Amino acid sequence: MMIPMATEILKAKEWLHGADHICVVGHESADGDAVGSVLGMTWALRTIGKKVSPSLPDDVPASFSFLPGSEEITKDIPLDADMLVAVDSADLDRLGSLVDKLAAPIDINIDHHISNSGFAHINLVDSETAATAEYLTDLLTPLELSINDKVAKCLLTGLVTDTLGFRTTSTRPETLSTAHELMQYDVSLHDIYQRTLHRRSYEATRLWGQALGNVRCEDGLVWTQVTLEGKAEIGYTAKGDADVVSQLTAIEGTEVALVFVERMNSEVKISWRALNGLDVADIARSFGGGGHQAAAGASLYGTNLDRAQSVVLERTREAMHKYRTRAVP
Ligand SMILES: [Mn+2]
Repeated sequence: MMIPMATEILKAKEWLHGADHICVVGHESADGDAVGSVLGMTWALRTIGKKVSPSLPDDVPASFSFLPGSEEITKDIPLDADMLVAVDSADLDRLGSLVDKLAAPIDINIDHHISNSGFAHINLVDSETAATAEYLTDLLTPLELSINDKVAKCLLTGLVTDTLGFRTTSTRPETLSTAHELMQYDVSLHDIYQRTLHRRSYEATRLWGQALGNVRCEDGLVWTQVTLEGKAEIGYTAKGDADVVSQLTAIEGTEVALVFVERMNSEVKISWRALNGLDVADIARSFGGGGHQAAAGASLYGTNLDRAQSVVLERTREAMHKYRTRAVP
C-alpha cells in the first residue's frame, strides 16, 4: 500500500491555498464516487474562497443530479485554471476525453485505487479507504479545508455508492466513522441511498424481469443475456444491462456470474462477477477485456449471442475447473 507522506499532504495544502482557479476532474463513465468527490472537493475549496471548476469527460448520470453543483460540471478544462486536481482516477487514461484537453500535467492526484499509477506532481493515494470520498473527508483537516452541508452531501454520496451502502469488503470501522462525521451535517443518508442505490426506472425493472426470466444455473456458474430485441420491446434505451449481473450474484450457490449483452453491429459485451476468489479479469483479458479479480468485462466483435456464449462459457468453465482443482500449498 502506498501511504502518502505528511510532507506530500503539506505540499498539497500549500499548492491548493496558493492557487487562484482550481479545476477538479474525475474519470469517464462517472460513478457516485467520481461525481461526489469532484463536487465535494469543489465545495470544500470554495470554503476558502477559491474559484473552482468541476469537470468530467461524460454526462453526469441523472441519478446524481440532486447533488449541489452537478449542473456546473462541464466537459472542459478552463484555460485560466492554474491548478488541476484529479480525484478517483487510477491513471491518466481514466480521464477519457479530458486527457486531450490538458494544457499541463495534473498537479494533485487524490485516489483510493491500489493500482494508481502516481501520474501527478503530488500523489495522495490511500488504498485502505473504501472510496475516494472517504479519503477526501480524512484529508480535509490536514488540507485546512472545511466541511459544510454541500461538501457533506457530495462526499457521503461517494461513500455510500462506492460501498454499495456499506456492504462491500472494503467497508471498515473507519469508513463508518467517516460516514458518522458527514452525517453531522444537513444530509439524509436515507435519501442518498434511495436515489443512488435503490430506485430504478420502470424500464430497467422490466429488463431485470427479462434477464432473470432467462437465467441459467449450472454447477456454480450462473448466466443470462440481454438482447437488443428485448430492450426494444420494453423501451429500454440505456446502453448497459441495468446492473443485472449484481442480481445474479445474489442467487444461492453462485460462484461465477455472467451477463451477455447484445449490442449493435455484432458486438456482445460480457460482464463477469466472481464470488469464489477466481480471477475473472484473467478470463476477460483472454478476450481483450480487463477489470479486477472479482469483477471484469470484455467485448466480442463480429459475433452473435449464441457464438459468444458458447466460447465464453466454455473458457469460464475451464477456468473454474482449474481453480477448483488447483494445488493448494
Ligand atoms: Mn472510487
